[in-house]
Amino acid sequence: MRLIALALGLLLMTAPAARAEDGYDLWLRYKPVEAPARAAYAARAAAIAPVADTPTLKAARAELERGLTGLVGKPASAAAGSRDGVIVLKAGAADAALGDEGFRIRTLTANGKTATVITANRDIGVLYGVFRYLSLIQTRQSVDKLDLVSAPKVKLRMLNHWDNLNRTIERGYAGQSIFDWWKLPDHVDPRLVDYARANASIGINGAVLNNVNAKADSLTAPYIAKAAAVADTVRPYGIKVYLSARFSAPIEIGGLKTADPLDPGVRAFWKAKADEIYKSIPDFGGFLVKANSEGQPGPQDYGRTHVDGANMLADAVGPHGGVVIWRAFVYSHEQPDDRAKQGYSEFKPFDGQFRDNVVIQVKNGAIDFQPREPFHPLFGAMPKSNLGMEFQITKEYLGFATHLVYLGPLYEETLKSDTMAHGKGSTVAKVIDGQLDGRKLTVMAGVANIGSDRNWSGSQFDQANWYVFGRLAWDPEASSRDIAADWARMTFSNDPRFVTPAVEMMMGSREAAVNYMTPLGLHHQMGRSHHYGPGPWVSGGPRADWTSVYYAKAGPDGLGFDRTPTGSNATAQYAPAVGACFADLKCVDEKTLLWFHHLPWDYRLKSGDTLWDGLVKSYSAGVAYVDGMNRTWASLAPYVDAQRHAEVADFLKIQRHEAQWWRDASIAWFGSFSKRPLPPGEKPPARSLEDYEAESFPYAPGGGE
Ligand code: GCV
Repeated sequence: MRLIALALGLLLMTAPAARAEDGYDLWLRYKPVEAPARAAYAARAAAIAPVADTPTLKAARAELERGLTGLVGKPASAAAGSRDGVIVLKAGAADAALGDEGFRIRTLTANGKTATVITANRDIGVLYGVFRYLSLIQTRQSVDKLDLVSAPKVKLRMLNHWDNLNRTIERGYAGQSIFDWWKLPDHVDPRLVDYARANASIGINGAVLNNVNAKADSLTAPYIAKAAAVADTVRPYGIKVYLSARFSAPIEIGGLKTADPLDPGVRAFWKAKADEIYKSIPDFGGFLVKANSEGQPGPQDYGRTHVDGANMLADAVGPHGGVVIWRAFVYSHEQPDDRAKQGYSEFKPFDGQFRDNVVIQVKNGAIDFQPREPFHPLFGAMPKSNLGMEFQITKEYLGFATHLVYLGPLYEETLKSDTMAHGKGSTVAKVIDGQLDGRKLTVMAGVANIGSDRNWSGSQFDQANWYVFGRLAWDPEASSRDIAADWARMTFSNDPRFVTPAVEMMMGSREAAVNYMTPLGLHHQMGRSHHYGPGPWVSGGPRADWTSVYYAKAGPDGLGFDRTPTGSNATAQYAPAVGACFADLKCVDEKTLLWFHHLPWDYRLKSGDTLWDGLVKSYSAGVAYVDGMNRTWASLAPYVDAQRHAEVADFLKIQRHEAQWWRDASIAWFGSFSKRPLPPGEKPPARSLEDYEAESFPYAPGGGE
């Protein structure tokens, strides 16, 4: 007996203090607050008042209880005013400052008793308020005298899942899709509730469930029933579902001979389809459409325009309150013009012709989610249309899941860019939130990085990209640094010895990736089609604008794409002052130099270095930063649980190795044109150019169906 007791005792003594963490909880970790702060928080949150019996208020109460239980101890249930420290959740506030989704949190004292009151006009605002309240405790801010109001600045804050019906995810690096179409609708993975909670916690209110490279099947009755089951699950969390619509669906599933948007049969098909969907999903958000781009069908197949196509679908969903989100990511290999110009050329002339319930969704830059792109010229150029932002959260071009790259600075850089559309201060953020042109139907979409990996995003730090996307969609003028700090505190630790270096590391990580992949404005230099690793030599194949050489234009004479008036004149698509600056070597930011200019290898950079020397040094600076991240992370071990620490450390090693590979392969390639020696102190590439070129990666993740 004594032996057993001893063995048990030993076992207990050696058991880890806490369950190993795998990242599943995201930033919604409700770990106990340390004493003595815990007692002070507990006093303010001693009880929760009963709530009205609606699904969203019940979810709000459940979240509050769950959060408080973890953070400060289980709250009691008590009526407001009956004791000190009651939290009251109430919708129906008739508070003009809050709009449909905002909330107010106040500390009120009456008869010596203090209550925290979270109010909103609608239930969903209360849920958002609960998440904010919990985050205050999670980040160790005072909740003693609260008087705060928050309302989203953008109406539709959406995730776009590029998830296929067979659960593969185009450009997904976090495992299979969380939408298990095969088992739906009879089995709904409970994980979808956690997905909805996470989204609601950052204010995301819409999800497009299927890939923009869509199959018509998702619009058939069985798949509508499956989507309805998802919709029912996420609805209490304020999330509407949307579907990507394949433009040729009338032919594929409707038995028609055409998908011509002006054909009465086609119009009738879409109206009937919309009616059918709304019967099962009464709050269906609407359709997202990729048309006449990269081989997808569209109205131009019938000699019609994007306006004809978008408006036809808008007429089908409009009576139900639905929207059509029509992507401006349109370019064609039959079009000889600079690919960067094609979206603008295609859409700008249609300004003012789209229905009120159509949104034109524009990628942040004119090419394709590169590590750095100047803002898309359409922002500010279509004042009479609803213009939405499309960011990529998944890191197709930024090292997949294994490179630590915090995208907050990328998003912020675009949002803060000044379009000058109505003079100084006409930022992209103001276009997106509708301020600039008085638009009401506003959208910010992010291509999701979510999969069924336990850590959701393929890596711990990629969770931060989901988080910052949601926070910036709520407030496009927020600071990505502040958001990184909140995330780091909630996800890992509030210890300043952790937070300060972790945030610093995150904030520089995107610039580092730019440097080791595509410095000084280079773009699209990745491996062919999977976009993994360096591939500056990629040439030939079906279309020029899918090659690297098309973008870098390296030659004995120099490097870069001339988009000034002497070249493709893409700079003319911007407001005159902006375009003139981009075209002027004295004005353009060197971070986008080679995006706009083709320059000789001996061109002098502001640093005094030649272009060649500066290029090499930039690659090396990127690698050095990753070295630094490895060191920083190693030093943060005392503040992070072992499992998550080890995973991040492993990935940083992969990143270090791949950053070096990027540097070496790129220098080997561009050096074959520059024919100049490396600057003093720079090491030559480890292998020969032929070696780098010979590598192939047929099993790189992120492929489509
Ligand atoms: C969904 C890029 C990606 C494609 C993606 C496309 C798009 O070209 O590589 O995978 O397709 O963008 O945004 O439609």
